[in-house]
Amino acid sequence: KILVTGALGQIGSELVMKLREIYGSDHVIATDIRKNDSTVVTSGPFELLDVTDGKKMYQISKEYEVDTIIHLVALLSATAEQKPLLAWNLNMGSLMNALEVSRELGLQFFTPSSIGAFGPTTPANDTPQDTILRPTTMYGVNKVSGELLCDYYFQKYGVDTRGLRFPGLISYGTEPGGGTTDYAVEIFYDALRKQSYTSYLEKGTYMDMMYMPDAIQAIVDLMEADASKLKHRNAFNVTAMSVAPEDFASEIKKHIPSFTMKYQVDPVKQAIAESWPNSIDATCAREEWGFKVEYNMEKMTQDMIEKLSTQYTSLDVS
Ligand code: VAH
Repeated sequence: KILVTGALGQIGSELVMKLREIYGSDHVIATDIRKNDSTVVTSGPFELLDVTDGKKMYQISKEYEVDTIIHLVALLSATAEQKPLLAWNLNMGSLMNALEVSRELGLQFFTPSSIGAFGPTTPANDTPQDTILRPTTMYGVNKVSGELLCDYYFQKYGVDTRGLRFPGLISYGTEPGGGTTDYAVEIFYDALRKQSYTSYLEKGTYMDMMYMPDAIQAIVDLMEADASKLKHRNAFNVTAMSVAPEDFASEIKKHIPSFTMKYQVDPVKQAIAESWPNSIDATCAREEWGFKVEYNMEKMTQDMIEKLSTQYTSLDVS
């Protein structure tokens, strides 16, 4: 059985449904600090859990006899830059709680890292798996610390910890949540609502991105991988595409010819984006556990517009 924290978030809301499809609804216990009426809550076990309460996390894990924790709670990069102290306390406090519960109960463990773990001194193109990690954001400091902590719990206590350095994730299930890469989600919502988008990142700002179905599959594949084949654990570089804002605009225009793109740079988010790589190398993930992607820019745009336009009937989408 799998306990998921942050189950109502961008990754959680899709991961829980996929895990319930694979392993059965009763085998996936969704938790979050609040409740809503989404299928995450109604289609299987749901518990209210504030992840800063390690005791409660332990009790729920024990009561449901879970064997795996997937810890998804985090304040993302832009929010963390506005509230660095809160970000440290929440991101690292909750991670430590989840690792301690995993150690005490002998659980398998997953938490995402991010391209945010890289910094301005990291090689920016085809960023290697093993390289310099000196991020200049609180979020990045949290992600590097998290990677080190997860490797420590593996080496010192034998906890089967595994992680993925996610690029920007694009999905239609939840509204964007305070990430620097979230322009890539907002643009689709605005394209359908207003046929235009004002990008807070300038043209030519390249970052790695991935469609959510590929991210979810990568978590499942990594967690099911043969441990003896893993030379790395926390955390694997994974990516689907290296793109800039104008690439989304031109792809969206193929579906919504009237779409227009404007640019109004947010200096804080621009600085964060520029401190991250343009493109990363996912060779280790492919070689050690068979990482692969199904969605490129064209296929992702097609699916995003199709799925979102069912929510916005007022649009003539070709
Ligand atoms: C963010 N979407 O922008 C997250 C992610 C790679 C970026 O960590 O903060």
